[in-house]
Amino acid sequence: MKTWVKRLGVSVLIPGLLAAVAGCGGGGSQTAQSTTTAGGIKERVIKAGIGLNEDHPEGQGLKKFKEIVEQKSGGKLKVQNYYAAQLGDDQKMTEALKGGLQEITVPSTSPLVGTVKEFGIFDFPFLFNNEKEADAVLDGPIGKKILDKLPEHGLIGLGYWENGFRNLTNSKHPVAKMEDFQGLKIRTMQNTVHLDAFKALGANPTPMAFSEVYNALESKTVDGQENPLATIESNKFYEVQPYLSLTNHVYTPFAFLVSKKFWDQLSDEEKKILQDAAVEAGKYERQLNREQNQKSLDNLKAKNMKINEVSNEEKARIQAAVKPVIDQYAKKFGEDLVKEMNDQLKQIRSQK
Ligand code: TK8
Repeated sequence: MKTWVKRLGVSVLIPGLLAAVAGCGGGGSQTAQSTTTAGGIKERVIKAGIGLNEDHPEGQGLKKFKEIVEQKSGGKLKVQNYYAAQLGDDQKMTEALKGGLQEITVPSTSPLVGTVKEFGIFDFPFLFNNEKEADAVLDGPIGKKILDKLPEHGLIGLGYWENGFRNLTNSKHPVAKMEDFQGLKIRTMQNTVHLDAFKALGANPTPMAFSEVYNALESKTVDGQENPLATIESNKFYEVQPYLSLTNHVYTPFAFLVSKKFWDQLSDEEKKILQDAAVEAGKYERQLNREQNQKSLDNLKAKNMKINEVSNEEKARIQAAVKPVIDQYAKKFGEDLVKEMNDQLKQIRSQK
């Protein structure tokens, strides 16, 4: 009860949210009173929250999702979008979904490892060579197998969107070779694979929720952080981070999550509308995100970030240094699952 009150306490700052809570929270009165209409679609208010800004491809994807759902449901299913961690960070929103206090969120899979540890296989550094490989694994049997573990934790996974390949920024010096990681205080996501990988490189990593990152960088509590270029631009990290190294060291998926408590109240027709919209908006989001990469790189240059590449030779050294971390976690997450994924990747690579 205490946490519920606390959550609500934070949430009431947002205009219109109380109405949404009344309409939707834990079998609220509006849901109970609404009558089934032709086609089995009820009037519902769906709160969807993400950690990134509205201008980020993920924000645009969520807008697309709202449009599709409202159009296909004839306006009966109303989606209220909250951006920029207005409803909390990834982990907090995921907990709100489990409790039925929020209907949808689209977090990075990395901080979900406390719920379904197998998501951690996607956190292996240098796992995917390009987005095509990521799509094949995420949209294939491996990705599905992991989403299928969500319902026992009060969550439904409707698919993967893209956060993308991550790059390192910092306020100290260019990071072009392995030794440059030494002693750097780097904010990581709340994920032990990331934490241990940066430790293996000699860095000094600190896990932190995303919405705290800008202030931590500005106050120099940490020296650096790593995220895809679109986020470095959208969250204005360039204002407090002079150096950008194109490390592309890991790919992060987003998982499109729905509260199971909410999902279980839906008719098949309503479920189909949400499922189809999540996939369609996800395709749009991935496309936008990929187009944004080059634009953001140009924009970050224009913002005077000092940008450097990392040679293949150095990447190979970095890869070798983090290999023991990957091997250790492969055991933890399931060697069969990891082998299945690596086999699929080998097959994709041999087709070229
Ligand atoms: C946004 C996060 C974020 C992620 C991170 O909710 O925490 O660094 O990359 O963008 O999911």
